[in-house]
Amino acid sequence: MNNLEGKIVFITGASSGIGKACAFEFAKLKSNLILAARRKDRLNTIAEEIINEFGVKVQTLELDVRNFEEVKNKFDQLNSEWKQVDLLVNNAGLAKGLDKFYEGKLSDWNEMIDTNIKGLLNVSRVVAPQMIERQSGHIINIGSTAGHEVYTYGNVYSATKFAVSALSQSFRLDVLDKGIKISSVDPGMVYTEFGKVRFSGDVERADSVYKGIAPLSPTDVAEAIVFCATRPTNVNINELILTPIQQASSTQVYRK
Ligand code: NDP
Ligand code: 8X3
Repeated sequence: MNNLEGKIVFITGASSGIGKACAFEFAKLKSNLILAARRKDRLNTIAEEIINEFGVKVQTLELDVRNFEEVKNKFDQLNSEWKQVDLLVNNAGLAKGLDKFYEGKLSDWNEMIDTNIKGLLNVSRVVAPQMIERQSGHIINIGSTAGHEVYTYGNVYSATKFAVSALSQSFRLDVLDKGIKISSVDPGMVYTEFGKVRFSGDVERADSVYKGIAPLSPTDVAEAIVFCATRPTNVNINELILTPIQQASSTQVYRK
């Protein structure tokens, strides 16, 4: 699927950061978009901008990926043309808090596990069957360097991203005979609203994480996702890890 013109690309977490950047990058390739997130007002603004600039078709879905029934009902309500999703970008996700496990908040754990693991499963379970039927499609899961290596206080967030890595590998086995691609794109530090969400709106604390480094931009990551999505039919990128040049691993960062 190296030509994405007219293809349907479903992006979760499209109201901000990496997901929003993906919406613009795929619109540049003339894909039609399903943009999902909880903040519908933001999705509508993004959709309007994209339609005006690129002339592609855009559907917005107000969706909490944690709620399977909601995901299923909203998807079922799409007309049949929109249900033929060619590419699913499972991007919706978050970190909440940064604590030792014995001091962690249960509500933070539940939110991360329910969004990053169960949310990804919920959306995939609903979208994948039509790909299986058509023997065509691509699912790109957004993992993290935190899914390859833990860091201090990262416990549950890291566990969810290790789970995303396990799911990407498992999905690949499950669809091996179905002509469907499964990729994982795993970034290091990206400047988005991620830190603001993790620290419950404390922007100063969020920004301190990036002090002295030039982080990845959401567009840097979106371009890597587009790379995976535009390989020749016989090529699957299993896993793509990208970091800022000043980040060697989850724990090794060079700050100027
Ligand atoms: P942002 O906070 O900027 O974006 C997160 C997106 O996820 C938003 O659009 C948000 O939309 C959506 N989202 C969160 N919870 C839900 C939910 N329950 N249902 C539907 N949508 C939801 O962060 P990023 O762009 O950085 O994060 C995108 C992905 O990238 C995440 O999976 C994150 O773990 C991963 N990642 C981020 C890195 C970084 O350093 N920033 C590095 C590595 C991976 P809304 O609130 O409107 O629902
Ligand atoms: C986000 C990157 O290092 O903040 O997945 O966990 S990190």
